[in-house]
Amino acid sequence: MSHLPKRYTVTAALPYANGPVHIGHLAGVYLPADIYVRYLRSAGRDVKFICGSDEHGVPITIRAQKEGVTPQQVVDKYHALIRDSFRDFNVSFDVYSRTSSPTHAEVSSSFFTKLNTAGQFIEQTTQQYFDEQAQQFLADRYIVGTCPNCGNENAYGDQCERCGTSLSPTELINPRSMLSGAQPILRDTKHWFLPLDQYEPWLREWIIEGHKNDWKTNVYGQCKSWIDQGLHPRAVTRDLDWGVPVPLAGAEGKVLYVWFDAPIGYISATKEAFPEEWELYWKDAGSKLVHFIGKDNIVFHCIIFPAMLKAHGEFILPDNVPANEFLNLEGDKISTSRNWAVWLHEYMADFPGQADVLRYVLCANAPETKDNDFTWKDFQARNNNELVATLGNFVNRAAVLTHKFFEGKVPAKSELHDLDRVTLAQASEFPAKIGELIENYRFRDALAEVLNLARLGNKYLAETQPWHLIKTDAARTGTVLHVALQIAAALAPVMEPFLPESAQKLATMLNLELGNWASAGRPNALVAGHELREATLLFAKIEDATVEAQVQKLLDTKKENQLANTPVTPAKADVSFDEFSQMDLRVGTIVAAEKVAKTKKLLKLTIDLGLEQRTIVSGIAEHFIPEALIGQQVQVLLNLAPREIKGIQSQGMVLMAENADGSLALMQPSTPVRNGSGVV
Ligand code: B3M
Ligand code: ZN
Repeated sequence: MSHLPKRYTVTAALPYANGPVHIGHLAGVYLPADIYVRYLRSAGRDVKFICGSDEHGVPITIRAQKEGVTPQQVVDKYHALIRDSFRDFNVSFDVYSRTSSPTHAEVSSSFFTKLNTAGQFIEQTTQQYFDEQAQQFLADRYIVGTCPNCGNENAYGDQCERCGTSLSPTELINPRSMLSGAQPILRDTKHWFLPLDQYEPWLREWIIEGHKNDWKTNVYGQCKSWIDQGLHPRAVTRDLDWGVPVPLAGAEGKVLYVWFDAPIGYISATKEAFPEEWELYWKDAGSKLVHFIGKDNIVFHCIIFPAMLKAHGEFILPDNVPANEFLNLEGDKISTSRNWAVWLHEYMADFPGQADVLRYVLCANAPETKDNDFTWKDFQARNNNELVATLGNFVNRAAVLTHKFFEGKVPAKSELHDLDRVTLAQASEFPAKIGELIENYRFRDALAEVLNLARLGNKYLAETQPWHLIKTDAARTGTVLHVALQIAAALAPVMEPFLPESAQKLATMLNLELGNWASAGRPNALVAGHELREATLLFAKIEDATVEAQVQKLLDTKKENQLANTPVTPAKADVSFDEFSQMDLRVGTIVAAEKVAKTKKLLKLTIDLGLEQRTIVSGIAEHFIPEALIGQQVQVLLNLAPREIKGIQSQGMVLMAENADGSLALMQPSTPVRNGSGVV
């Protein structure tokens, strides 16, 4: 076993403490990391699982501005919420720290100082937008202006969200500060840069040559394309009043760039929790460092942070960075700002005690190699067909039949048949297979094998039919249940990384310690006469109404978003009373309405105005059934200059009110009035 690492340092991306965590976070990062770590622990390896909240940077200050509170209040609130969500989903960190901790300030500033003293930075003065009213330099996200590409008037300094173009603030037309609304001016500012270009040859060798075969193709591909495009010096400091201050005289008002300090947060969290041994996990060549992240963090973990570690010189480099792709929700990109997400704390409130179900579904459908979609239908189907009908059903039948026929005691086995021997031999192969898949970061496949072990058990019961057998052969029935119970016992430890609560329930039901990986699959975990505890259900069926309620919640969100996004019509310039009184506004009754042939939108209306009838063509066919309009009173602008529309002379305009969702309503007097009455 000498090829095994001496110990493992496993990190999961530090979530920004600017919002709660959702299923995308869990599926992409924290769940695979937790499965990996739980497996390693079960296999007796030495491992530390490190995480914490990322509490610096513009994402935090923007949120604070939006919520009208201080950055400290933002991080305090979300740090607690995120920490509790991870606890509720049994993500088993050895430490969950935060980058606002004093240890982190010390570790990250001395990291910076060491690189600076060793001449690893270049200092450069550049021009940057400054808000004179707020007396502050502006981060890219704090500048809005017109996109030079598509004309969107609210493009950000780093990106236009309408056309997707990535921008730099100086490309914006008519830039304005989001702090004061003022037009910012360009001012000189000095920053420290990590000359990434100098690391290019080394990165080429380390990643492109060295990790061709062991890094996931999505990760390797992104790295290669970054390196091939050429690397440039990256600023590691920012003009901002929130973060770790740059530890140099003359650098007042400057902080470490959040992507400089955050990954160092892994190191400070380890040091904080394990002040005696932390260095072994970060500096000893026998330690294997693995970063679990989402795909948007690849360049920071595979290129920039390793270059920082290399520049520092004392630290090990990541052995692997198993980044996942993204999880979508019901066919749409998960989005915090659009509230398009399943929030972990809300799931927990709606499905108490069912953390494992979500863990199961998210792992079975994890976006390991491509983006995937979470749907509530699939959630329900996987729970009902896989957890309830396959896994739970097998375990339950083995336990219940033992209670029914053998007073809850593991029956003795008599002579084994071939089927028993083959089944036990097959069962004993699962732990190694599952372990190997987990070590290769193939968590979906590993979980599928756990289910296959339960399927093996179900198949065995279907072939032996102990519920019939008991009528003719009690001894043989005993052997069958003996074998089935060994399979159930083998399931508990291999389920544990994925479904920790259910694995514990199963172990309790079998009256066993939840064994380690080495004990899994051993054929005689349960000896004859061993007493089982009460049989309980591991999983419960999820009804249609339950998932329909969740889908409705999402539909409501969609509606709210549509309403919120419909711009309120801006106020128009003043008109004089004279101008207003030039409009001939009257009430009339629609006496005929028909669709204009070969058009989708047009209705031809005949309106009785008392002294005369007028024909008006109106673009409302998608909103009203013609017959339903007949007899309705409406307001009409009579003296709109007549125009010909589709060969029909239209003599005026019917007034409508437009709802935020685009639907139309007639403008009617509150009580019927004589046709032709003036609107005054
Ligand atoms: N907070 C980005 C993110 O949450 C960032 C990760 C830091 S890991 C050192 O996606
Ligand atoms: Zn644009």
